[in-house]
Amino acid sequence: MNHFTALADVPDLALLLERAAECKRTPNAWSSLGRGRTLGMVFFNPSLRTRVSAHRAATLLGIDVVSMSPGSDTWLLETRDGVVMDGAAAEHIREAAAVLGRYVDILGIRSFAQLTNRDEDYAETILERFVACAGVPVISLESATRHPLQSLADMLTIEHFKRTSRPRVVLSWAPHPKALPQAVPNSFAEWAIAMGYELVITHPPGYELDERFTAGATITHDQDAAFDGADFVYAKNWSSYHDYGKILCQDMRWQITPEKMARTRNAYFMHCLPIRRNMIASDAVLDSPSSIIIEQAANRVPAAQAVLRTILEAQ
Ligand code: AN0
Ligand code: CP
Repeated sequence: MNHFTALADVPDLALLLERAAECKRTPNAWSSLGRGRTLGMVFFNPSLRTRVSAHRAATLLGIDVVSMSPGSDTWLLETRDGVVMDGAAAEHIREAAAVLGRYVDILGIRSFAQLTNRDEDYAETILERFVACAGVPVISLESATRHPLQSLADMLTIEHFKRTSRPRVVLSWAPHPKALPQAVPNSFAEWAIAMGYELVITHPPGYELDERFTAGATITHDQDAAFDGADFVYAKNWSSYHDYGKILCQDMRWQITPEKMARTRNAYFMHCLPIRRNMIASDAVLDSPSSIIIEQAANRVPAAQAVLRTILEAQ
C-alpha cells in the first residue's frame, strides 16, 4: 500500500484489519520500524481524534511528527490554478506540497468539503494535488468525500463487539444545526458493504447519498423499521448530496433516543465524534452501557498504526 485515501487503496481489507487488531494487542512491537522517518500532517480543518491518534500511532512506530494548519501556523494556501495571487493566500498548494514532500516521508491531509460546489468537492482537488505534487505516500485524515481512517477504526470496533457473523448495521441520519459533509457516511457505507455486513441506511427524504458508496445497502425513510433487529446503530448527520450541501430537515424526531434503541436487538450505539449531545443522540443513549463511542475513538490509534505500518513495510 502506497497511499491511503480510499478503500480502493487497500489491497487486502481483511489483512489490514488483522494488522489493526495486532497493533491493538501489542502496540509496542514495531517501535523502531519508523526510526528516522517523519510524518507531516496538514490540517485545513480542526481535529481532536485524528490529530492525536495519528500522532500517537506514529510515536508508537518511532516516527517523528510535524503538524500544521495552513493559514494559522503556515501560509494560507491558494488551491486554484492559473489565478493571480493578489489575495489572502501567500503560497500555492503546488509549491507547498512539493516542498513538504522533500521534508517528510508520509503526508497526512485533512481537507473537508466546502459544500458549495459538488463537482469540485467530489473531484478531491486538494487531496489529489498533494498526491500529485508531494512524491511521498499520502494518508487522508478526512477529505471532502471520505474518512477512511475513521472507517477502519469503525470496522475494527464492529468486529470486536459483533455477536453474529453478519450483523445488521444501521447507519442513521440524525439532526444537527450545521451543514456537515458526507465524508463519514460515504466511507462508512463503502467499508461496511465491503465487510459483508447487512447495511441499512435510514434518513429523511432528500438525504440519499451518492450511490457509488451505498450500492448494496438497504435504504429506507422509515427509521423505526430500520432499527428493528439492529445489532449496531451508527448515527451521523450529513447535508444533502443531491441538493448539494443543503439542510433539508432538522426534525428532532430523528434524534437517537432510548425508545428507538429499544426496538433494536440490544444494539451498540456508535458515532465518529465530535457529537452534539441532545441533537444527534440524547444523553441517556450516550451515557448508556450500549454506547461504545469511547472504545470506537480509542480504536483510531491501532487503525492509524496499522496504516502507517503497512505503508512503511511497503517502502
Ligand atoms: C466533521 C464531519 O461531519 O465530517 C468531522 C467528523 C469526524 N464533523 C464536524 O464538522 C462537526
Ligand atoms: N472522528 C474524527 O475524525 O474526529 P476529529 O474531527 O476530532 O479528528
